[in-house]
Amino acid sequence: MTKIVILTGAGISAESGVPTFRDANGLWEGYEVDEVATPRAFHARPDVVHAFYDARRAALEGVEPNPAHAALARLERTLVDAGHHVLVVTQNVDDLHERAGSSRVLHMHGQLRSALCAACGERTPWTSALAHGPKCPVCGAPELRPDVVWFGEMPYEMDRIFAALDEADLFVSIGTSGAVYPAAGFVQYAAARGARTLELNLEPSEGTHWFHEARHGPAGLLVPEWVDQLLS
Ligand code: BJW
Repeated sequence: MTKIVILTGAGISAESGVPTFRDANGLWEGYEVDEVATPRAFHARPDVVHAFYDARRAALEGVEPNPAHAALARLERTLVDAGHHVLVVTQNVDDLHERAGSSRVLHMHGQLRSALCAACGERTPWTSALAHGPKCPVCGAPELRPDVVWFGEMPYEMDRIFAALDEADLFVSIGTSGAVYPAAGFVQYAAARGARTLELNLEPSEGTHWFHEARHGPAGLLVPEWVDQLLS
């Protein structure tokens, strides 16, 4: 039985038209990172932060999974049917892996289509805006925030992620700059526990030297090629 853990970042959704964070014309263009992606920023300027996330949530309506998402879904279908393990750990807050057909996905940085109540802590599926202060359907407090993980907050699902990395035979990182921890440290963690490691990214990431192998180019090309190679 083979166990594969695949980490994805903004680059896998770039060809779907979802902007990345740190490339030219990235999501932070016009915003400083700490203007929108810290709890402190949210408390200081909730209007700016809500507008940023409301716009991204609305933009999800107009995007579709691309061949890289589809290839990972095909990999899961094929290998899981044959008794192997495939887990996608995504830093992305879009739902393009699920829409492509992947079912074993952990969203370590949360999801745009979810709201988190700052009063009661419940998470609620949410597809509309949050800026106008809607009430939490569970406790009634008007304290819903985007259900995303900001700098200084603990990412979701860490126990399950590290348990999967402990067991992985292969760790593949796709479309991430390697600039944000703890995700940026997964390659070293997995390699230290015996996994082979592969990077698929448009350009060398900050951690590219940690990988056993790195292939550089667009995910929409590299990922289907890699999946074809693995399944052949
Ligand atoms: C393509 C492509 C194409 C483009 N095809 N590729 C010093 C050292 C170490 C850590 C820290 C430190 N100081 C502070 C920290 C901790 C901090 C951190 O990492 N800070 C860094 C700035 C150093 N981390 C945290 O605070 C995290 N929490 C934490 O650490 O808790 C404690 C803990 C400890 C130990 C274990 C567990 C927990 C929380 C981090 C939260 C990050 N949140 C964000 C926002 C989420 C909501 C939202 O979406 O708005 O997550 S920030 C942003 O960065 C977002 C992303 O998920 C994340 C990563 O970005 P990603 O995906 O890599 O995108 P880009 O744009 O950077 O890169 C895209 C890549 O794709 C590029 O390389 C392109 O070339 C490539 N590409 N087109 C293939 N077509």
